[in-house]
Amino acid sequence: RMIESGLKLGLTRGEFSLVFQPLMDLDKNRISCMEALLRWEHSEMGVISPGEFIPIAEEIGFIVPLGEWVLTEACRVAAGWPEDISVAVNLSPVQFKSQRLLETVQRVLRETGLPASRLELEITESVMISDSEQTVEVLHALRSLGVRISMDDFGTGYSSLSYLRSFPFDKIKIDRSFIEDVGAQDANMEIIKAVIALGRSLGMATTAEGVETEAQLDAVRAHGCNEIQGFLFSRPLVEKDALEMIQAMA
Ligand code: G
Ligand code: G
Ligand code: MN
Ligand code: NA
Repeated sequence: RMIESGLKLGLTRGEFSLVFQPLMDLDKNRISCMEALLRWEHSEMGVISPGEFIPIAEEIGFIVPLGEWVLTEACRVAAGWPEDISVAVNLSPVQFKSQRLLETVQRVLRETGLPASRLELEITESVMISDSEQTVEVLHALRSLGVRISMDDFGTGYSSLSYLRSFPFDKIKIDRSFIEDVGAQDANMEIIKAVIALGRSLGMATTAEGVETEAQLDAVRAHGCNEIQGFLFSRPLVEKDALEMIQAMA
């Protein structure tokens, strides 16, 4: 497959880049974190979406070096931001299986000078499924470094609630499919309310993903959601624009 052979070459040729999407703290009314999102512009095929190339990179194990590049680049960029702004990095289940994740995170933090407290690692429910005992051990070890752990796309996997029991996440990111139809579907609002309440009682912050309208913002805010992320506030931004936005909001 063309994508497969293109991945390695793409990394050496500098075809990958990161964009950053703000997470807004609703109490403080300012940016708390920026989520790093990977982009690939192939020399011939043009822009290829992560939804297409990440599954292939996972399949062939290339997500390990690619994920290390993402982590390094995200931490390097974030080290230049004000101290109260964190960076969030998405991790694939395959990176958890690779054994060297913990060492890699330690090394990258040391090399970039980013304090561990300013790094959030986002994992999905599929990470918890893969090999939960070993995964939970690695998560605890990462947490002891001072890194924070978020459960991404919450509510889309199979038995979300049991994962909240196996590991004390710092943050729950409510999947945008629940936010999308707020207003149109009452059940979604009830689920969002319940997840926010659950997060609060377990000591986990909640982020509403995919907030695109004022009505959605008002709804999640009214129920005590801590953060929002979505096109209403900002699309993912290139490094320079992300810094400008941070400075404009400070
Ligand atoms: O940014 P976008 O909506 O195109 O992302 C599509 C999917 O790819 C999302 O599920 C997102 O979490 C994932 N993704 C984006 N960047 C990364 C990355 O650096 N690593 C991993 N593992 N997934 C990513
Ligand atoms: O799976 P994860 O939550 O990491 O995916 C993040 C992806 O969600 C990013 O690729 C980003 O482009 C996308 N995204 C962020 N905000 C919005 C939004 O408001 N609406 C939609 N449709 N997608 C969004
Ligand atoms: Mn994410
Ligand atoms: Na998500």
